[in-house]
Amino acid sequence: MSDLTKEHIQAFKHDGFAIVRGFYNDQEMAQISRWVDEVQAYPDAPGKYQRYYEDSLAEPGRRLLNRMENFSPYHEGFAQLFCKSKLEKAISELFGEPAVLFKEKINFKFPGGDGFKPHQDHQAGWWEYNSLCITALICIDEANKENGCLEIVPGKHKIGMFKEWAPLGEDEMKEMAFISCPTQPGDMIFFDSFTPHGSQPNLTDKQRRLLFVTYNRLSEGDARERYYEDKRKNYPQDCEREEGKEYVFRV
Ligand SMILES: O=C(O)CCC(=O)C(=O)O
Repeated sequence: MSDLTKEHIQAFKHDGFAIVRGFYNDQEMAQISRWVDEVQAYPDAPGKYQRYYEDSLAEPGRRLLNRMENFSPYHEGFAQLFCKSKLEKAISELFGEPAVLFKEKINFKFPGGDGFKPHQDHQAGWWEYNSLCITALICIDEANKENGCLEIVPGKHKIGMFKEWAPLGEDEMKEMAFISCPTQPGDMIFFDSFTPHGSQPNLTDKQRRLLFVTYNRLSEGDARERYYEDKRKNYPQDCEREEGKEYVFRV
């Protein structure tokens, strides 16, 4: 048994997501938040973890760190938090079978950081690696409507995948009602990789960091290394890019 209640599991099955308030207590959160500060301060490094930047919406010409991925092999604390942990146990309970870590990322959303167009995570080529993922969003900094918290559509996770490699179109969203999910540090949102979601830009003066930890069923194999190898080739982090070549974020 995990820390989830019957109501959480029921909500996850019914809506495609479940919000668990205070999954991590203040002490645990203080440590996780310190670890986020640590990896945030890592230098750009080709061939290791992956750091992506964006143009600031607030200050033209300024580049902002917007995402960091694949850092748990370079941070013992995160490696222990993600594997053989109460988090992995909760995800396994939602799958109804053992889970394996697929990927992790921190979305930093600094002031002036952009939002995310509505999409299903599986649209980002994940079908090459498994048929379903569950992601745990761990709230690091308070997230609200003003700084771009998660917005999600309940009950649409069973209708399959929309277009590959494209965010949702206006027509596809006609019947969808997005709800805002403000979160406090320590709160968790578990969501299915077919659940439509997105978020608005951060136009406040404080950063809004959310950690996303994604798992698939162990019975579908451990595809993490292959996924990150492919990503390094197809959408390399900024410090591995060829000069003059254009790289476009799709989903
Ligand atoms: O960080 C956010 O605001 C949403 C992130 C998201 O939807 C994603 O990375 O797929």
